[in-house]
Amino acid sequence: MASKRGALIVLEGVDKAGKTTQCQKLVQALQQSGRPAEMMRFPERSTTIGKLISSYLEKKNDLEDHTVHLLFSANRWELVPLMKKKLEQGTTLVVDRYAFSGAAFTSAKPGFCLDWCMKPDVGLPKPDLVMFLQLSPAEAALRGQFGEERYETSVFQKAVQQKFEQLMKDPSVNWQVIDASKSVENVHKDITTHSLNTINTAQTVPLGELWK
Ligand code: Z5A
Repeated sequence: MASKRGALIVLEGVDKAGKTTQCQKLVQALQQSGRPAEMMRFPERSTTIGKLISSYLEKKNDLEDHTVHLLFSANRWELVPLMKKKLEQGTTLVVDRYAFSGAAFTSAKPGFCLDWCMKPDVGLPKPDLVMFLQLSPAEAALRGQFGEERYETSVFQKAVQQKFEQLMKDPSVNWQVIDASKSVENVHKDITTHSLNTINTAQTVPLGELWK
C-alpha cells in the first residue's frame, strides 16, 4: 500500500512578518513530534536560475520586469520534481514564499495585471494550506529598518499587501490569515494548530494543481 503523502504548507506575508522564523520553528516542532518535515524557500537562490534572481535582488544586475517574473516562476518549476518526490514519500514541506509572492510582487509594478502574473505558475503543486502572516506597516517598522535589497521600501510593500489581499479572495486556495503581531511563541502556536489539521486531511486527498 502506498504511504500517506506529506502536506504542502506555505507561509506568505509582507516583509519582516516572521515567515522564515515561523517556517523554521514549525519544521522543528513537526520533526520533534515524529512527523517527517522539511523547509523550502523561494526564491531558492542556490540554483543557476536562483543565482540570477539573487543578484537581481541584491541590485548587482538589472533584468527586464517580465523576464525576472518568469525567472521567479522557473525557479519554482525547476524544484517541482523534488517537491513531488518528497510529498509522495510522506514528508511535509513547509515553504517560505511561493507563487503568491510571485504574483503579488510583480503585479505591484506599474503596467502589470494580476491575471498575467499568475499565469506562469498555473499548475504548480497546490498548497494544502497558505498562511498569510498579517502585520501592519507600523508594526513591521518596529522590527527594524528595511534592508538594502530591491523591493524593500514602504511604498512598494503597501502595494504588494493590496495585491495579496486580492489573491486571498480566491476561494480555490485554503488561506488562513495569522496575526503576526503576537509573540513568536504565540504565532507559532496558531501556525502549528492549522498545520496539524492540514497534515491530517492532506493524507486522504490527492495533491492539487494551483489555479487550475
Ligand atoms: N519575490 C518576488 O518578487 N517574486 C517571487 O516569486 C518570490 C519572491 C518568491 C526575497 O525574499 C524577495 O523576493 C522578496 C519577495 C521577492 N522581497 N521583498 N521584500 P526573501 O524571502 O529572500 O526575504 P524576505 O522575504 O525579504 O524576508 P523578510 O520578509 O524580510 O523576513 P521574514 O522571513 O518575513 O521575517 P523573519 O526573517 O523571520 O523576521 C524578521 C525580523 O523580525 C527578525 O529580526 C525576527 O527576529 C523578527 N521577528 C520575527 N517574528 C517576530 C515576532 N512575532 N515578534 C517580534 N519580532 C519578530
